[in-house]
Amino acid sequence: MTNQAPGRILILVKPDAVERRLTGEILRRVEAKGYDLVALKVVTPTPELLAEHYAEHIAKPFYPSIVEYMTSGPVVAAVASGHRVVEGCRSLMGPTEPTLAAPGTIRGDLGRDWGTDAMKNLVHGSDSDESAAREIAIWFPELV
Ligand code: IDP
Ligand code: MG
Repeated sequence: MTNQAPGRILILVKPDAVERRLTGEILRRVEAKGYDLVALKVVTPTPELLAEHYAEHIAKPFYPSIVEYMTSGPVVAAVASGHRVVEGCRSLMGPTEPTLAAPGTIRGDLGRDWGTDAMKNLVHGSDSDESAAREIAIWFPELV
């Protein structure tokens, strides 16, 4: 039997979560599920970095509010590793809207609608292996 190489995911603990002192709680859940943290840093993103990261959203009406949200303070960027880590972490995080995310998920347990233009939902996780490779190169160029 051959072992496949483990996958990787980019995780961002977003500024609302850092401000609420939830970094440890969020990364604890990733570790408790069994994934390895293989890189970690604190960074306040620039609009230029976000334009790369959120390239798929640039034309959307809520894009300026995302930039305002994501540049409002430091984020904790992490790379986690493990078999099917993208699926596993997206499942841990729950769907985009925190109001509707199921209890048991990070967004469902810890998030809510604060009436802001940008949807504050605590955490980002790459949505595919291809997105993960692209996003890890943006946030951790030293790893590539
Ligand atoms: P995801 O983070 O669950 O992958 P995406 O659709 O990739 O969700 O959206 C990226 C981020 O943009 C979301 O996490 C959220 O913070 C914000 N966002 C998404 N849709 C909306 C919206 O309709 N209004 C305001 N902000 C949004
Ligand atoms: Mg996304």
